[in-house]
Amino acid sequence: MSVVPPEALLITVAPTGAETSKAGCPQLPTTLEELVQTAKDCEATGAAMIHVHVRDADHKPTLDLGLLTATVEALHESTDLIVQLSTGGSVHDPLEARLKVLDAQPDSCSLTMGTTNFGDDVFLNPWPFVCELYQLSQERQIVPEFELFDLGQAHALVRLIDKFGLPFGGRVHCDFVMGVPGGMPGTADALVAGLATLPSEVTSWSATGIGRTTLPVALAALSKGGHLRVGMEDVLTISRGVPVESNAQLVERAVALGEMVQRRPMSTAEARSLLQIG
Ligand code: KMH
Ligand code: ZN
Repeated sequence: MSVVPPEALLITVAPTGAETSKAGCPQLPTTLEELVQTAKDCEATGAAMIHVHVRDADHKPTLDLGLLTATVEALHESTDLIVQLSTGGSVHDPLEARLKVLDAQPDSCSLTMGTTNFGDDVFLNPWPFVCELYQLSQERQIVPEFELFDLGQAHALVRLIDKFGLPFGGRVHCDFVMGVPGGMPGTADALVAGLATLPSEVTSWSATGIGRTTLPVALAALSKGGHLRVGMEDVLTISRGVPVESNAQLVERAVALGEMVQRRPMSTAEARSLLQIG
């Protein structure tokens, strides 16, 4: 990897997630209409990729294939954002349903590299599932983003690429998801250790810190020349005790942080070229 930080900053927005309830956070985009509006606002503010979890009519997380397909189509129609569907879903989703997400034909899919304790729950990603999902992404020509919740998962990526070769498109993009209770801490030290563990094939990476680790992780990632993921999936306060108003507000802050280190937001066309997504 180059020691010179790239000029442009890829900002991924993760607007919804599967953990926060609509009742507890009415500004969380949970309907298709809200998600599309959020996507447009975030694109206009500087995001180039969107990491999507969908909700049902009761605002509950779902992997309903019809809804996932309609969401991919609606986001493609109304924005130029790279549409990445979560294959992580919620901790309650069965592995079979998580594999089926690829049937919705997103540009990209998240692919978590191992099982993680997730608060009081377990986010299951057994090795055979990781291998099956990866091979399916290669077959379906969908570009994976490797989600790393722990250091061992960075090392597992070495093993995956050794076994099955490069992802579709030939680029290897990872995202460190830090500060989950049960995963690696959201610290600069952990990020540096994670970077040292990545396989040489990695071509780009981003990081996000959950909750109060958001800013320390963002600053560490920028210091190391990485890209950023932001959004209400990962954080619900903009400062101590102050709720986030919108996902665009978090994208706006990421743009401002990037500008401090002379990195402008990456356009959607540049992001497509970076990740080799047509
Ligand atoms: N909701 C978490 C259990 C992903 O999107 O791939 C898993 C998650 C990761 O959010
Ligand atoms: Zn997610």
